[in-house]
Amino acid sequence: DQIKIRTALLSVSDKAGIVELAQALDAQGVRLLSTGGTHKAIAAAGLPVTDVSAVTGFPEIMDGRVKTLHPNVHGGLLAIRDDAEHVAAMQAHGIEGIDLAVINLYPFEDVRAAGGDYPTTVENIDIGGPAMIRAAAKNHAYVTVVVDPSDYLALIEALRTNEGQTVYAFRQKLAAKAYARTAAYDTAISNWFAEVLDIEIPRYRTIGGVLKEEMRYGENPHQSAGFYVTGEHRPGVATAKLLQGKQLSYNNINDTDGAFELIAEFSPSQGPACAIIKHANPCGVATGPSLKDAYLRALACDSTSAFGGIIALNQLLDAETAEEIVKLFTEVIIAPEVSDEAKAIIARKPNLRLLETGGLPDPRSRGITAKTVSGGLLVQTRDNGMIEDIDLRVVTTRAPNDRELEDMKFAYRVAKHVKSNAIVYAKDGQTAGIGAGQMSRIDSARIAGIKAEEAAQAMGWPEPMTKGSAVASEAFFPFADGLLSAIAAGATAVIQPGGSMRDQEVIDAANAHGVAMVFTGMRHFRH
Ligand code: 93A
Repeated sequence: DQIKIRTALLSVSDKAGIVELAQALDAQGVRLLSTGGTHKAIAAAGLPVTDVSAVTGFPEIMDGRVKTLHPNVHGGLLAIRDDAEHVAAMQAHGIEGIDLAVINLYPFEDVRAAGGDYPTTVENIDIGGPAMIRAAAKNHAYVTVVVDPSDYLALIEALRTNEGQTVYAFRQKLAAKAYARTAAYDTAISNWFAEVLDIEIPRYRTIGGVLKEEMRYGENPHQSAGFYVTGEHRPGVATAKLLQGKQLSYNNINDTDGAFELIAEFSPSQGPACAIIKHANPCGVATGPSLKDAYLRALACDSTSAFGGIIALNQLLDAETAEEIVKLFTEVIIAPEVSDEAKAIIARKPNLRLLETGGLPDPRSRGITAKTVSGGLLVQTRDNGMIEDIDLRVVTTRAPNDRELEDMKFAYRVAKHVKSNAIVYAKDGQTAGIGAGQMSRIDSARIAGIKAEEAAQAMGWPEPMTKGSAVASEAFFPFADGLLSAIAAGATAVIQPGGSMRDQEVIDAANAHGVAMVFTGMRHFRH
Protein backbone atom coordinates (compact mmCIF):
# COMPACT_ATOMS: atom_id res chain seq x y z
CA ASP A 1 0.00 0.00 0.00
CA GLN A 2 2.89 2.37 0.85
CA ILE A 3 5.37 3.05 -1.95
CA LYS A 4 8.63 4.83 -1.34
CA ILE A 5 9.47 7.26 -4.11
CA ARG A 6 13.07 6.81 -5.15
CA THR A 7 13.07 8.02 -8.74
CA ALA A 8 10.86 10.69 -10.28
CA LEU A 9 10.48 11.76 -13.89
CA LEU A 10 9.50 15.39 -14.33
CA SER A 11 8.42 16.54 -17.79
CA VAL A 12 6.23 19.60 -17.87
CA SER A 13 5.26 22.30 -20.33
CA ASP A 14 3.77 24.49 -17.63
CA LYS A 15 6.82 25.02 -15.45
CA ALA A 16 4.91 26.78 -12.65
CA GLY A 17 5.83 25.31 -9.28
CA ILE A 18 8.15 22.67 -10.78
CA VAL A 19 11.33 23.98 -9.12
CA GLU A 20 9.64 24.03 -5.70
CA LEU A 21 8.44 20.48 -6.26
CA ALA A 22 11.91 19.38 -7.42
CA GLN A 23 13.40 20.96 -4.29
CA ALA A 24 10.97 19.09 -2.05
CA LEU A 25 11.68 15.81 -3.86
CA ASP A 26 15.40 16.39 -3.68
CA ALA A 27 15.09 17.03 0.04
CA GLN A 28 13.48 13.58 0.32
CA GLY A 29 16.48 12.09 -1.48
CA VAL A 30 14.52 11.38 -4.64
CA ARG A 31 16.55 10.98 -7.84
CA LEU A 32 15.27 13.38 -10.48
CA LEU A 33 15.01 12.61 -14.19
CA SER A 34 13.83 15.19 -16.64
CA THR A 35 13.35 16.21 -20.28
CA GLY A 36 15.12 19.12 -21.99
CA GLY A 37 13.30 22.27 -20.91
CA THR A 38 12.26 20.94 -17.53
CA HIS A 39 15.81 19.71 -16.93
CA LYS A 40 17.10 23.18 -17.68
CA ALA A 41 14.70 24.82 -15.22
CA ILE A 42 15.56 22.40 -12.42
CA ALA A 43 19.31 22.48 -13.06
CA ALA A 44 19.21 26.29 -13.11
CA ALA A 45 17.91 26.15 -9.54
CA GLY A 46 21.09 24.26 -8.64
CA LEU A 47 19.43 20.88 -8.10
CA PRO A 48 20.93 17.56 -9.22
CA VAL A 49 18.90 16.23 -12.16
CA THR A 50 19.60 13.64 -14.83
CA ASP A 51 18.59 14.20 -18.43
CA VAL A 52 16.23 11.51 -19.66
CA SER A 53 18.51 10.93 -22.65
CA ALA A 54 20.99 9.43 -20.19
CA VAL A 55 18.27 6.94 -19.22
CA THR A 56 17.26 6.10 -22.78
CA GLY A 57 20.78 6.23 -24.18
CA PHE A 58 19.16 8.13 -26.99
CA PRO A 59 19.16 11.85 -27.73
CA GLU A 60 15.94 13.80 -28.08
CA ILE A 61 15.26 13.65 -31.81
CA MET A 62 12.89 15.20 -34.34
CA ASP A 63 12.47 18.50 -32.52
CA GLY A 64 11.60 16.65 -29.35
CA ARG A 65 8.85 14.57 -30.96
CA VAL A 66 10.72 11.53 -29.66
CA LYS A 67 12.31 12.02 -26.28
CA THR A 68 10.65 9.76 -23.72
CA LEU A 69 9.14 7.18 -26.08
CA HIS A 70 11.60 4.47 -25.08
CA PRO A 71 11.43 1.10 -23.26
CA ASN A 72 13.75 2.38 -20.53
CA VAL A 73 11.14 5.01 -19.66
CA HIS A 74 8.00 2.98 -20.27
CA GLY A 75 9.46 -0.17 -18.76
CA GLY A 76 10.40 1.86 -15.70
CA LEU A 77 6.84 3.14 -15.41
CA LEU A 78 5.01 -0.10 -16.22
CA ALA A 79 7.03 -2.78 -14.44
CA ILE A 80 5.19 -4.71 -11.73
CA ARG A 81 7.72 -4.38 -8.98
CA ASP A 82 7.05 -7.75 -7.31
CA ASP A 83 6.61 -9.83 -10.47
CA ALA A 84 9.68 -12.01 -10.95
CA GLU A 85 9.47 -11.91 -14.74
CA HIS A 86 9.12 -8.14 -14.79
CA VAL A 87 12.03 -7.75 -12.42
CA ALA A 88 14.11 -10.12 -14.55
CA ALA A 89 13.26 -8.07 -17.65
CA MET A 90 14.34 -4.89 -15.87
CA GLN A 91 17.65 -6.45 -14.94
CA ALA A 92 18.22 -7.98 -18.36
CA HIS A 93 17.66 -4.66 -20.13
CA GLY A 94 19.04 -2.27 -17.55
CA ILE A 95 15.64 -0.67 -16.84
CA GLU A 96 15.28 1.25 -13.61
CA GLY A 97 11.96 1.81 -11.90
CA ILE A 98 10.31 5.24 -12.06
CA ASP A 99 8.05 5.71 -9.04
CA LEU A 100 6.69 9.17 -9.73
CA ALA A 101 5.74 10.83 -13.01
CA VAL A 102 5.01 14.54 -12.97
CA ILE A 103 3.79 15.52 -16.38
CA ASN A 104 1.75 18.23 -17.95
CA LEU A 105 1.19 18.30 -21.64
CA TYR A 106 2.02 20.52 -24.58
CA PRO A 107 -0.58 23.31 -24.29
CA PHE A 108 -2.75 22.12 -27.18
CA GLU A 109 -5.94 23.60 -25.72
CA ASP A 110 -4.36 27.02 -25.20
CA VAL A 111 -2.93 27.08 -28.71
CA ARG A 112 -6.31 26.07 -30.12
CA ALA A 113 -8.21 28.65 -28.07
CA ALA A 114 -5.76 31.33 -29.17
CA GLY A 115 -6.53 30.38 -32.79
CA GLY A 116 -3.06 29.03 -33.55
CA ASP A 117 -2.34 28.18 -37.19
CA TYR A 118 -2.65 24.60 -38.41
CA PRO A 119 0.99 23.47 -38.21
CA THR A 120 1.53 25.11 -34.81
CA THR A 121 -1.59 23.47 -33.42
CA VAL A 122 -0.57 20.06 -34.79
CA GLU A 123 2.92 20.41 -33.34
CA ASN A 124 1.31 21.00 -29.96
CA ILE A 125 -0.24 17.55 -29.94
CA ASP A 126 1.71 15.83 -27.19
CA ILE A 127 2.42 12.15 -27.78
CA GLY A 128 5.08 11.16 -25.29
CA GLY A 129 3.41 12.95 -22.37
CA PRO A 130 0.04 11.18 -22.60
CA ALA A 131 1.82 7.85 -23.18
CA MET A 132 3.73 8.29 -19.91
CA ILE A 133 0.67 9.53 -18.03
CA ARG A 134 -1.36 6.52 -19.13
CA ALA A 135 1.45 4.10 -18.36
CA ALA A 136 2.07 5.54 -14.90
CA ALA A 137 -1.66 5.64 -14.13
CA LYS A 138 -2.14 2.03 -15.22
CA ASN A 139 0.62 1.03 -12.83
CA HIS A 140 -0.85 3.07 -9.96
CA ALA A 141 -0.29 0.08 -7.68
CA TYR A 142 3.33 1.20 -7.66
CA VAL A 143 3.56 4.54 -9.42
CA THR A 144 2.31 7.99 -8.48
CA VAL A 145 1.24 10.18 -11.39
CA VAL A 146 0.65 13.93 -11.15
CA VAL A 147 -0.78 15.84 -14.10
CA ASP A 148 -2.01 19.00 -12.43
CA PRO A 149 0.28 21.59 -10.78
CA SER A 150 -2.45 22.23 -8.24
CA ASP A 151 -1.66 18.75 -6.84
CA TYR A 152 2.02 19.48 -6.15
CA LEU A 153 1.34 20.75 -2.64
CA ALA A 154 -0.70 17.71 -1.70
CA LEU A 155 2.08 15.48 -3.01
CA ILE A 156 4.79 17.35 -1.11
CA GLU A 157 2.68 17.18 2.02
CA ALA A 158 2.01 13.45 1.58
CA LEU A 159 5.72 12.68 1.17
CA ARG A 160 6.77 14.95 4.04
CA THR A 161 4.39 13.41 6.54
CA ASN A 162 4.85 9.83 5.36
CA GLU A 163 8.60 9.30 5.06
CA GLY A 164 8.69 9.89 1.31
CA GLN A 165 5.96 7.35 0.57
CA THR A 166 2.53 7.57 -1.02
CA VAL A 167 -0.51 5.47 -0.13
CA TYR A 168 -2.60 3.46 -2.55
CA ALA A 169 -5.79 5.52 -2.21
CA PHE A 170 -3.87 8.67 -3.09
CA ARG A 171 -2.32 7.03 -6.17
CA GLN A 172 -5.73 5.71 -7.24
CA LYS A 173 -7.27 9.17 -7.17
CA LEU A 174 -4.38 10.60 -9.11
CA ALA A 175 -4.77 7.82 -11.68
CA ALA A 176 -8.45 8.69 -12.11
CA LYS A 177 -7.46 12.30 -12.68
CA ALA A 178 -4.73 11.26 -15.11
CA TYR A 179 -7.12 9.45 -17.45
CA ALA A 180 -9.60 12.33 -17.22
CA ARG A 181 -6.78 14.56 -18.38
CA THR A 182 -5.71 12.43 -21.34
CA ALA A 183 -9.34 11.88 -22.35
CA ALA A 184 -10.03 15.61 -22.29
CA TYR A 185 -6.82 16.22 -24.22
CA ASP A 186 -7.74 13.83 -27.04
CA THR A 187 -11.26 15.23 -27.03
CA ALA A 188 -9.89 18.71 -27.61
CA ILE A 189 -7.73 17.43 -30.47
CA SER A 190 -10.58 15.56 -32.12
CA ASN A 191 -12.94 18.51 -31.78
CA TRP A 192 -10.33 20.86 -33.18
CA PHE A 193 -10.22 18.69 -36.30
CA ALA A 194 -14.01 18.69 -36.46
CA GLU A 195 -13.97 22.48 -36.17
CA VAL A 196 -11.27 22.93 -38.82
CA LEU A 197 -12.92 20.48 -41.20
CA ASP A 198 -16.33 21.99 -40.47
CA ILE A 199 -17.74 18.57 -39.68
CA GLU A 200 -21.28 18.83 -38.45
CA ILE A 201 -22.11 15.25 -37.57
CA PRO A 202 -21.99 14.48 -33.84
CA ARG A 203 -20.28 11.17 -34.63
CA TYR A 204 -17.05 13.09 -35.07
CA ARG A 205 -17.51 15.12 -31.93
CA THR A 206 -16.55 13.98 -28.48
CA ILE A 207 -18.01 15.38 -25.34
CA GLY A 208 -15.55 16.50 -22.76
CA GLY A 209 -13.59 19.40 -21.48
CA VAL A 210 -11.13 20.56 -18.92
CA LEU A 211 -12.33 21.48 -15.47
CA LYS A 212 -12.01 25.23 -15.30
CA GLU A 213 -13.60 25.70 -11.96
CA GLU A 214 -15.20 23.76 -9.18
CA MET A 215 -18.28 25.73 -8.27
CA ARG A 216 -19.70 26.41 -4.85
CA TYR A 217 -22.84 24.53 -5.85
CA GLY A 218 -25.01 23.64 -8.81
CA GLU A 219 -28.49 24.73 -9.75
CA ASN A 220 -29.39 24.29 -6.06
CA PRO A 221 -27.19 24.47 -2.98
CA HIS A 222 -27.33 20.73 -2.32
CA GLN A 223 -25.93 19.93 -5.79
CA SER A 224 -22.19 20.07 -6.51
CA ALA A 225 -21.02 21.42 -9.83
CA GLY A 226 -18.06 22.13 -12.06
CA PHE A 227 -17.48 24.29 -15.10
CA TYR A 228 -15.65 22.55 -17.91
CA VAL A 229 -14.20 24.37 -20.88
CA THR A 230 -14.22 22.65 -24.24
CA GLY A 231 -11.73 24.96 -25.92
CA GLU A 232 -14.10 25.89 -28.71
CA HIS A 233 -12.69 28.92 -30.49
CA ARG A 234 -15.78 31.04 -29.91
CA PRO A 235 -16.06 34.14 -27.71
CA GLY A 236 -18.50 33.55 -24.88
CA VAL A 237 -19.03 32.96 -21.22
CA ALA A 238 -16.44 30.16 -20.94
CA THR A 239 -13.56 32.33 -22.09
CA ALA A 240 -14.77 35.77 -20.97
CA LYS A 241 -12.69 37.90 -18.65
CA LEU A 242 -14.35 38.66 -15.31
CA LEU A 243 -13.53 42.34 -14.85
CA GLN A 244 -15.18 42.62 -11.46
CA GLY A 245 -17.57 40.92 -9.07
CA LYS A 246 -17.80 37.51 -7.47
CA GLN A 247 -17.21 34.26 -9.37
CA LEU A 248 -20.23 33.35 -11.47
CA SER A 249 -22.59 30.73 -10.09
CA TYR A 250 -23.92 27.76 -12.05
CA ASN A 251 -27.18 29.58 -12.78
CA ASN A 252 -25.31 32.79 -13.67
CA ILE A 253 -23.26 30.94 -16.26
CA ASN A 254 -26.29 29.25 -17.75
CA ASP A 255 -28.28 32.48 -17.94
CA THR A 256 -25.34 34.55 -19.15
CA ASP A 257 -24.72 32.10 -21.93
CA GLY A 258 -28.35 32.35 -23.00
CA ALA A 259 -28.12 36.12 -22.95
CA PHE A 260 -24.93 36.31 -24.96
CA GLU A 261 -25.98 33.74 -27.57
CA LEU A 262 -29.17 35.72 -28.07
CA ILE A 263 -27.48 39.09 -28.44
CA ALA A 264 -24.95 37.60 -30.85
CA GLU A 265 -27.86 37.32 -33.32
CA PHE A 266 -27.77 41.10 -33.56
CA SER A 267 -24.80 42.16 -35.65
CA PRO A 268 -23.25 45.38 -34.33
CA SER A 269 -23.17 46.65 -37.92
CA GLN A 270 -26.98 46.87 -37.72
CA GLY A 271 -26.84 48.98 -34.58
CA PRO A 272 -26.85 48.62 -30.82
CA ALA A 273 -28.90 45.86 -29.18
CA CYS A 274 -29.52 44.72 -25.63
CA ALA A 275 -31.06 41.61 -24.09
CA ILE A 276 -32.10 41.17 -20.49
CA ILE A 277 -32.38 37.56 -19.37
CA LYS A 278 -33.95 35.89 -16.38
CA HIS A 279 -33.77 32.15 -15.86
CA ALA A 280 -32.44 31.59 -19.36
CA ASN A 281 -35.41 33.35 -20.96
CA PRO A 282 -35.34 36.93 -22.24
CA CYS A 283 -37.64 39.35 -20.47
CA GLY A 284 -36.75 42.17 -22.84
CA VAL A 285 -34.77 42.55 -26.04
CA ALA A 286 -34.42 45.75 -28.03
CA THR A 287 -32.41 47.64 -30.58
CA GLY A 288 -32.06 51.40 -30.40
CA PRO A 289 -30.35 54.45 -31.85
CA SER A 290 -27.81 54.25 -29.02
CA LEU A 291 -26.84 51.44 -26.67
CA LYS A 292 -28.41 53.33 -23.79
CA ASP A 293 -31.68 53.53 -25.72
CA ALA A 294 -31.49 49.84 -26.56
CA TYR A 295 -31.04 49.05 -22.85
CA LEU A 296 -33.90 51.31 -21.75
CA ARG A 297 -36.18 49.89 -24.44
CA ALA A 298 -35.29 46.31 -23.40
CA LEU A 299 -35.94 47.23 -19.79
CA ALA A 300 -39.32 48.80 -20.59
CA CYS A 301 -40.63 45.45 -21.91
CA ASP A 302 -40.70 43.96 -18.43
CA SER A 303 -38.98 46.09 -15.82
CA THR A 304 -40.33 43.90 -13.01
CA SER A 305 -38.68 40.70 -14.25
CA ALA A 306 -35.47 42.54 -15.18
CA PHE A 307 -34.67 42.93 -11.47
CA GLY A 308 -31.71 40.69 -10.72
CA GLY A 309 -31.32 39.80 -14.37
CA ILE A 310 -28.46 39.34 -16.81
CA ILE A 311 -27.73 42.03 -19.36
CA ALA A 312 -26.06 41.21 -22.67
CA LEU A 313 -24.88 43.88 -25.09
CA ASN A 314 -23.77 43.46 -28.70
CA GLN A 315 -21.11 46.15 -28.59
CA LEU A 316 -18.83 48.21 -26.38
CA LEU A 317 -20.44 49.09 -23.07
CA ASP A 318 -20.12 52.86 -22.84
CA ALA A 319 -20.40 55.25 -19.91
CA GLU A 320 -23.93 56.50 -20.54
CA THR A 321 -25.31 52.95 -20.76
CA ALA A 322 -23.38 51.93 -17.64
CA GLU A 323 -24.90 54.89 -15.75
CA GLU A 324 -28.38 53.56 -16.58
CA ILE A 325 -27.58 49.94 -15.79
CA VAL A 326 -26.26 50.65 -12.27
CA LYS A 327 -29.58 52.21 -11.32
CA LEU A 328 -31.17 48.76 -11.15
CA PHE A 329 -30.07 45.58 -9.37
CA THR A 330 -28.45 43.37 -11.99
CA GLU A 331 -26.51 40.13 -11.49
CA VAL A 332 -24.27 40.05 -14.56
CA ILE A 333 -23.35 42.22 -17.53
CA ILE A 334 -21.69 40.61 -20.55
CA ALA A 335 -20.34 42.64 -23.45
CA PRO A 336 -17.71 42.26 -26.17
CA GLU A 337 -15.85 45.28 -24.78
CA VAL A 338 -16.15 47.74 -21.92
CA SER A 339 -14.85 51.33 -21.99
CA ASP A 340 -12.65 52.54 -19.15
CA GLU A 341 -15.28 55.09 -18.07
CA ALA A 342 -17.92 52.37 -18.01
CA LYS A 343 -15.61 50.17 -15.91
CA ALA A 344 -15.26 52.99 -13.37
CA ILE A 345 -19.03 53.44 -13.21
CA ILE A 346 -19.72 49.72 -12.78
CA ALA A 347 -17.03 49.62 -10.06
CA ARG A 348 -19.44 51.57 -7.85
CA LYS A 349 -21.38 48.30 -7.63
CA PRO A 350 -18.66 45.89 -6.51
CA ASN A 351 -20.96 42.85 -6.47
CA LEU A 352 -22.10 43.33 -10.05
CA ARG A 353 -20.28 40.83 -12.23
CA LEU A 354 -18.88 42.32 -15.41
CA LEU A 355 -17.71 40.04 -18.21
CA GLU A 356 -15.77 41.10 -21.29
CA THR A 357 -15.61 38.56 -24.10
CA GLY A 358 -13.43 40.29 -26.66
CA GLY A 359 -15.95 39.68 -29.43
CA LEU A 360 -19.29 38.24 -30.44
CA PRO A 361 -19.62 34.58 -31.44
CA ASP A 362 -20.70 33.93 -35.01
CA PRO A 363 -24.31 32.73 -34.73
CA ARG A 364 -23.82 30.70 -37.93
CA SER A 365 -20.84 28.79 -36.55
CA ARG A 366 -21.15 25.12 -35.86
CA GLY A 367 -20.69 23.45 -32.54
CA ILE A 368 -22.62 21.11 -30.34
CA THR A 369 -25.02 21.24 -27.46
CA ALA A 370 -25.49 18.39 -25.05
CA LYS A 371 -27.71 17.38 -22.22
CA THR A 372 -27.83 14.33 -20.09
CA VAL A 373 -30.68 11.93 -19.84
CA SER A 374 -30.84 9.03 -17.45
CA GLY A 375 -27.97 6.80 -18.52
CA GLY A 376 -27.12 8.77 -21.62
CA LEU A 377 -26.10 11.96 -23.34
CA LEU A 378 -28.07 13.70 -26.05
CA VAL A 379 -25.81 15.54 -28.42
CA GLN A 380 -26.80 17.74 -31.30
CA THR A 381 -25.35 20.47 -33.46
CA ARG A 382 -26.09 24.02 -32.33
CA ASP A 383 -29.21 25.69 -33.68
CA ASN A 384 -27.32 27.95 -36.07
CA GLY A 385 -30.26 28.57 -38.40
CA MET A 386 -30.81 32.24 -39.09
CA ILE A 387 -33.89 34.02 -40.31
CA GLU A 388 -31.74 36.10 -42.67
CA ASP A 389 -30.82 32.94 -44.57
CA ILE A 390 -34.41 31.78 -45.05
CA ASP A 391 -36.73 32.49 -47.98
CA LEU A 392 -39.94 33.54 -46.29
CA ARG A 393 -43.18 32.36 -47.83
CA VAL A 394 -46.18 34.70 -47.59
CA VAL A 395 -49.24 32.51 -47.07
CA THR A 396 -51.97 35.12 -46.56
CA THR A 397 -53.82 37.38 -48.99
CA ARG A 398 -52.13 40.37 -47.47
CA ALA A 399 -48.34 40.50 -47.59
CA PRO A 400 -46.51 42.13 -44.68
CA ASN A 401 -45.29 45.68 -45.20
CA ASP A 402 -41.62 46.53 -44.67
CA ARG A 403 -42.02 47.54 -41.04
CA GLU A 404 -43.98 44.39 -40.22
CA LEU A 405 -41.34 42.32 -41.98
CA GLU A 406 -38.58 43.84 -39.90
CA ASP A 407 -40.49 43.25 -36.68
CA MET A 408 -41.30 39.69 -37.71
CA LYS A 409 -37.64 38.89 -38.22
CA PHE A 410 -36.73 40.58 -34.98
CA ALA A 411 -39.37 38.60 -33.10
CA TYR A 412 -38.29 35.35 -34.73
CA ARG A 413 -34.65 35.89 -33.80
CA VAL A 414 -35.69 36.38 -30.19
CA ALA A 415 -38.13 33.45 -30.22
CA LYS A 416 -35.25 31.14 -31.17
CA HIS A 417 -33.80 31.86 -27.71
CA VAL A 418 -37.03 31.48 -25.73
CA LYS A 419 -37.97 28.17 -24.13
CA SER A 420 -40.77 26.40 -25.99
CA ASN A 421 -43.56 27.09 -26.35
CA ALA A 422 -42.38 30.56 -27.33
CA ILE A 423 -44.54 33.47 -28.39
CA VAL A 424 -42.81 36.81 -28.95
CA TYR A 425 -44.49 40.07 -29.91
CA ALA A 426 -42.26 42.82 -31.30
CA LYS A 427 -42.72 46.35 -32.52
CA ASP A 428 -40.16 48.80 -33.86
CA GLY A 429 -37.19 46.62 -32.94
CA GLN A 430 -38.32 46.01 -29.38
CA THR A 431 -40.02 43.04 -27.76
CA ALA A 432 -43.57 43.92 -26.74
CA GLY A 433 -44.41 40.74 -24.86
CA ILE A 434 -42.77 37.35 -24.37
CA GLY A 435 -44.51 34.12 -23.42
CA ALA A 436 -42.10 31.32 -22.53
CA GLY A 437 -42.02 27.71 -21.55
CA GLN A 438 -45.74 26.97 -21.45
CA MET A 439 -47.12 23.56 -22.21
CA SER A 440 -49.68 24.94 -24.65
CA ARG A 441 -49.00 27.56 -27.27
CA ILE A 442 -52.18 29.48 -26.54
CA ASP A 443 -51.05 29.93 -22.93
CA SER A 444 -47.76 31.39 -24.13
CA ALA A 445 -49.70 33.77 -26.42
CA ARG A 446 -51.96 34.81 -23.55
CA ILE A 447 -49.10 35.32 -21.12
CA ALA A 448 -47.17 37.41 -23.64
CA GLY A 449 -50.29 39.57 -24.06
CA ILE A 450 -50.66 39.99 -20.31
CA LYS A 451 -46.97 40.94 -19.96
CA ALA A 452 -47.46 43.59 -22.65
CA GLU A 453 -50.46 45.05 -20.83
CA GLU A 454 -48.51 45.15 -17.57
CA ALA A 455 -45.59 46.88 -19.30
CA ALA A 456 -47.96 49.52 -20.72
CA GLN A 457 -49.35 50.16 -17.25
CA ALA A 458 -45.90 50.34 -15.67
CA MET A 459 -44.62 52.69 -18.35
CA GLY A 460 -47.80 54.79 -18.57
CA TRP A 461 -48.30 53.98 -22.26
CA PRO A 462 -51.80 54.55 -23.68
CA GLU A 463 -51.94 51.01 -25.06
CA PRO A 464 -49.85 47.83 -24.95
CA MET A 465 -47.12 47.54 -27.54
CA THR A 466 -48.78 44.44 -28.92
CA LYS A 467 -51.20 46.76 -30.75
CA GLY A 468 -49.89 46.82 -34.31
CA SER A 469 -47.06 44.39 -33.50
CA ALA A 470 -45.63 41.37 -35.26
CA VAL A 471 -45.82 38.06 -33.46
CA ALA A 472 -43.45 35.11 -33.77
CA SER A 473 -44.10 31.52 -32.82
CA GLU A 474 -40.98 29.32 -32.76
CA ALA A 475 -43.01 26.29 -33.90
CA PHE A 476 -46.25 25.98 -35.85
CA PHE A 477 -49.63 26.93 -34.43
CA PRO A 478 -51.34 23.55 -34.07
CA PHE A 479 -54.75 25.25 -34.00
CA ALA A 480 -56.09 28.69 -34.85
CA ASP A 481 -56.69 29.52 -31.17
CA GLY A 482 -53.13 30.70 -30.42
CA LEU A 483 -53.18 32.88 -33.48
CA LEU A 484 -56.58 34.33 -32.57
CA SER A 485 -55.25 35.18 -29.12
CA ALA A 486 -52.34 37.03 -30.76
CA ILE A 487 -54.72 38.87 -33.06
CA ALA A 488 -56.87 39.82 -30.08
CA ALA A 489 -53.74 41.28 -28.45
CA GLY A 490 -53.33 43.45 -31.55
CA ALA A 491 -50.79 41.62 -33.73
CA THR A 492 -51.13 42.46 -37.43
CA ALA A 493 -48.36 40.22 -38.73
CA VAL A 494 -47.38 36.65 -37.90
CA ILE A 495 -44.22 34.64 -38.48
CA GLN A 496 -44.10 30.92 -37.82
CA PRO A 497 -42.58 27.80 -39.38
CA GLY A 498 -45.86 26.36 -40.68
CA GLY A 499 -46.26 22.65 -41.24
CA SER A 500 -49.27 21.89 -39.08
CA MET A 501 -52.01 19.59 -40.33
CA ARG A 502 -54.31 22.54 -39.66
CA ASP A 503 -52.20 25.17 -41.48
CA GLN A 504 -55.19 26.04 -43.69
CA GLU A 505 -57.40 26.68 -40.66
CA VAL A 506 -54.71 29.01 -39.27
CA ILE A 507 -54.24 30.78 -42.63
CA ASP A 508 -58.03 31.25 -42.96
CA ALA A 509 -58.18 32.82 -39.50
CA ALA A 510 -55.37 35.21 -40.43
CA ASN A 511 -57.08 36.18 -43.69
CA ALA A 512 -60.40 36.71 -41.93
CA HIS A 513 -58.70 39.37 -39.78
CA GLY A 514 -56.60 40.96 -42.51
CA VAL A 515 -53.44 39.73 -40.84
CA ALA A 516 -50.27 39.07 -42.85
CA MET A 517 -48.54 35.76 -42.21
CA VAL A 518 -45.27 34.22 -43.39
CA PHE A 519 -43.93 30.68 -43.03
CA THR A 520 -40.24 30.15 -42.37
CA GLY A 521 -40.10 26.39 -42.76
CA MET A 522 -37.55 26.37 -39.90
CA ARG A 523 -38.53 25.48 -36.36
CA HIS A 524 -36.61 26.72 -33.32
CA PHE A 525 -37.69 24.37 -30.53
CA ARG A 526 -35.77 24.97 -27.32
CA HIS A 527 -36.79 22.60 -24.58
O1 93A B 1 6.96 15.50 -28.49
S1 93A B 1 6.41 14.56 -27.59
O2 93A B 1 5.15 14.04 -27.96
N1 93A B 1 7.41 13.29 -27.47
C1 93A B 1 7.93 12.84 -26.33
O3 93A B 1 8.65 11.81 -26.37
C2 93A B 1 7.73 13.57 -25.11
N2 93A B 1 8.16 13.35 -23.87
C3 93A B 1 7.70 14.34 -23.08
N3 93A B 1 6.31 15.24 -26.15
C4 93A B 1 6.94 14.73 -25.07
N4 93A B 1 6.96 15.20 -23.80
C5 93A B 1 6.34 16.44 -23.36
O4 93A B 1 7.35 17.42 -23.35
C6 93A B 1 5.78 16.45 -21.98
O5 93A B 1 4.42 16.02 -21.91
C7 93A B 1 5.90 17.92 -21.58
O6 93A B 1 4.72 18.63 -21.90
C8 93A B 1 7.02 18.46 -22.42
C9 93A B 1 8.20 18.84 -21.60
O7 93A B 1 9.27 19.15 -22.41
P1 93A B 1 10.49 20.01 -21.84
O8 93A B 1 10.92 19.40 -20.55
O9 93A B 1 11.58 19.91 -22.88
O10 93A B 1 10.01 21.42 -21.67
